[in-house]
Amino acid sequence: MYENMVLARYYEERLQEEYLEGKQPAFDISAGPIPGELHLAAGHEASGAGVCIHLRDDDTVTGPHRPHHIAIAKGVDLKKMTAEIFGRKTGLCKGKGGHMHLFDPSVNFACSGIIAQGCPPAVGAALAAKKRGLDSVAVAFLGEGAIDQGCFFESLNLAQVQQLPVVFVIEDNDWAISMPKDRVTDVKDGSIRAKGHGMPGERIDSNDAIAVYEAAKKAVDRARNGNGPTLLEVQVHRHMGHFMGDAEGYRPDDEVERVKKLDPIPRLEKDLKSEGVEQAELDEIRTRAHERVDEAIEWAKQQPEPEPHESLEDVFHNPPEEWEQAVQQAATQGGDD
Ligand SMILES: Cc1ncc(C[n+]2csc(CCOP(=O)(O)OP(=O)(O)O)c2C)c(N)n1
Ligand SMILES: [Mg+2]
Repeated sequence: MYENMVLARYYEERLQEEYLEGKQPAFDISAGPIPGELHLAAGHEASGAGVCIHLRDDDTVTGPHRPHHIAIAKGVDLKKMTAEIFGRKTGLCKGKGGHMHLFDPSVNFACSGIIAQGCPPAVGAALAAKKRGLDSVAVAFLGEGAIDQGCFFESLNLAQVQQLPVVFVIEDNDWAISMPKDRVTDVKDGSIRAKGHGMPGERIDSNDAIAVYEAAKKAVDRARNGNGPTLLEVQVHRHMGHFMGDAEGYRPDDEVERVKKLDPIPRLEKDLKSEGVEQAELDEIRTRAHERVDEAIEWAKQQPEPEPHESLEDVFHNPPEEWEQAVQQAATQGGDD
């Protein structure tokens, strides 16, 4: 868990540097080596690490638009993920998805920019596992700003009524873009919504990886043993703006300082040391994680960009004939249009 958390944190620090290249003087979101939006999850790491440590490759995870810490903890290939974020041909989705649309079938991970979108597919994966007699489980992560989406309630209902092996994890960071939680809901503890569906629910009220680990273990075991779904809510914190370039004028001045004092990484370090783990061992883990990140970023930057005509490929699962002809024509003609 510690390795995944320090890796995710450093990964995003490095992505920030790369992202800002070429974006100034006027912030141009399409410029630089990482074009498009970038939502960073510094302060959320305990949730991804504490849940995904209980999962196997054949378990499914669907993530939100702030996905890196979860993807890393699920074991998504770091190099291919980085190439995807840099829009390169060898990326997970051939450079067409970008950082919000990472899809790695080798470890059953997907994420989406549409909030709460991951809930129905996770329920689908859980239903498929049950019908096939497999003991794999599915986990859907979503933000607290997404829990009034209809598909979330529909997913909770179907999961419960069919007793499916699925866990829903709400990452409550108190904000949905610039909207504070208390302006959109009077329910402080999102996990109580489980009760309305007859499902167990639990809120982990501190940004504490070990507390997440313990609650997630119960939930994943329950799902794997055929005892149905669970709804968890984890208090996390958003150290950064909603996306890179967010001026955060809406945020109280002292909030970031306050939440950084609740950083889950030093907290876990302290816990590990009190259990006898030496500082040297933590340093070694951190160094190894940093090396992996630097290597993945250097590799991704060397990768080729897709050709313009490749934007027409992989659009249909079973392409109509005329489409295939158009794709071939574009490939032979080349050009930028
Ligand atoms: C269905 C849908 N509606 C609106 C948006 C625009 N949108 C993008 S992120 C976001 C807020 C998300 O807040 P939350 O779910 O709490 O996640 P966080 O960004 O805090 O991690 C919204 C409304 C969207 N992507 N999808
Ligand atoms: Mg939020």
